[in-house]
Amino acid sequence: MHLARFSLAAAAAPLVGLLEEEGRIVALGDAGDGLTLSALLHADDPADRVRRCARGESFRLDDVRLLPPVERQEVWAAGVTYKRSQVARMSESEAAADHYDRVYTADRPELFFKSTPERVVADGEPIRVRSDSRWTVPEPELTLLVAPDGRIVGYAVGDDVSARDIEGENPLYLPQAKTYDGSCALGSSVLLADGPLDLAATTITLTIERDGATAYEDSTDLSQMKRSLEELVGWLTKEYSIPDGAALMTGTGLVPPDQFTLEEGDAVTIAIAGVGTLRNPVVQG
Ligand code: DO4
Ligand code: MG
Repeated sequence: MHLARFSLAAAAAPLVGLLEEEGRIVALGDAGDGLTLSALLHADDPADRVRRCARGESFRLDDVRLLPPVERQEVWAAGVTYKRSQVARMSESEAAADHYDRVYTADRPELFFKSTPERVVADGEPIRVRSDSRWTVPEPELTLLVAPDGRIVGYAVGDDVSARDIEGENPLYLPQAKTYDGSCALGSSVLLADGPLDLAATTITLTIERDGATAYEDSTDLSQMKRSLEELVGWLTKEYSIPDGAALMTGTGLVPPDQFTLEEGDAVTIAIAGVGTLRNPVVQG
């Protein structure tokens, strides 16, 4: 089952709906009494709650605006969870190469705050290159929707857009490299968790188009991740309560070559098999 948040008009309160194969979405609950994402994250059995609530009005996807899958949920991110990211970080950062090496194998993972929910960029909206960055890349990441008690309720597509030059200059600049306007995009479609994911079958593909041609394309899969999804959630919630739940990006396993940087006019597409697709144009800050 795939869910999405959506709105019917700019002023209308967002609804949550069940995506149907025929290009339609069925609201969960009745108008004015719709199920919120927070309520779903609090449910004992979210899938059962969705099945029982999928009785609202049905809309054509062309007639609604799909929204990012966060209402009150902060977005957090894990880093250096794939070998490819460890190698890239060590080469970009002369001063802190050893930090990235050590965090890849340490018990405690790298976790950082990425975005408040209202700043998340939706599918189709522009992601940004900071005006003071000369080297910015998208980071395609499986993103978990986590319940207040730490259960993984769903999966979405995320882009942890990152200024690699700022991050590489000094590890203390990480928040500026990671959190700025237009740096966090999430796809609308949420795959409701229903047992463990087939990691090897869950491929992640990143495509960057420039001037009508493919400038970069590569794929990986979740079996390449060093840590388990539950381990990452466990560390996030160890000493930090998430009363409304949270979204957690799980790190990138795809890094374009070092000479590649995003440019105004590029289009970034991230596809995660079975989960969804996220496509954003790039603007220069
Ligand atoms: O410290 C660097 C950030 C790593 C990251 O965002 C990733 O591996 O995805
Ligand atoms: Mg990342």
